[in-house]
Amino acid sequence: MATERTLSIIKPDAVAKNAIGEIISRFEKAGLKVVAAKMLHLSEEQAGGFYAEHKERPFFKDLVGFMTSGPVVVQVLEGDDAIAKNRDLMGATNPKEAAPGTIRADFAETIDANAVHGSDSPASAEREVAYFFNADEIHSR
Ligand code: RTP
Ligand code: MG
Repeated sequence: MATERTLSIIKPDAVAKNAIGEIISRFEKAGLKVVAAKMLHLSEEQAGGFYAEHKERPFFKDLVGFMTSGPVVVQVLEGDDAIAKNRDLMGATNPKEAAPGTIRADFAETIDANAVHGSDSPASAEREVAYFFNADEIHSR
């Protein structure tokens, strides 16, 4: 298994629920290390650029509206198979379809307010990590 980095975002709904610690704890207990972290209130431009792959989708406006509705916590997770491991911990996009015990099953309410984001491939992880962090802000360990 390769050591990977992935970009994780604790979305505005989970921050508002005071669930930052519980979510990060799940990453750590699964063997993922937080090697970079910051709290941000995204602008429309930042959120739209981050989710540019969905620009033409019908839910894009709602997605940007939600992601700019409050502060988020953005972090880089590092570990063996980090991209897939994080996606497994997150659960399905729609919390109604998320497996029991996953972050979205436990913290998300709707497909829009779904608690967390995680990179879905090595290429997107590389782009998304660089979108929020300079190399000197990442503390590999
Ligand atoms: P994310 O990018 O946030 O980690 O979520 P994901 O990979 O599981 O899902 P993705 O297809 O990338 O969609 C990004 C976000 O857009 C919202 N969405 N709404 N109404 C809909 O059909 C719909 N589909 C997606 C979700 O909030 C999703 O997290
Ligand atoms: Mg996605």
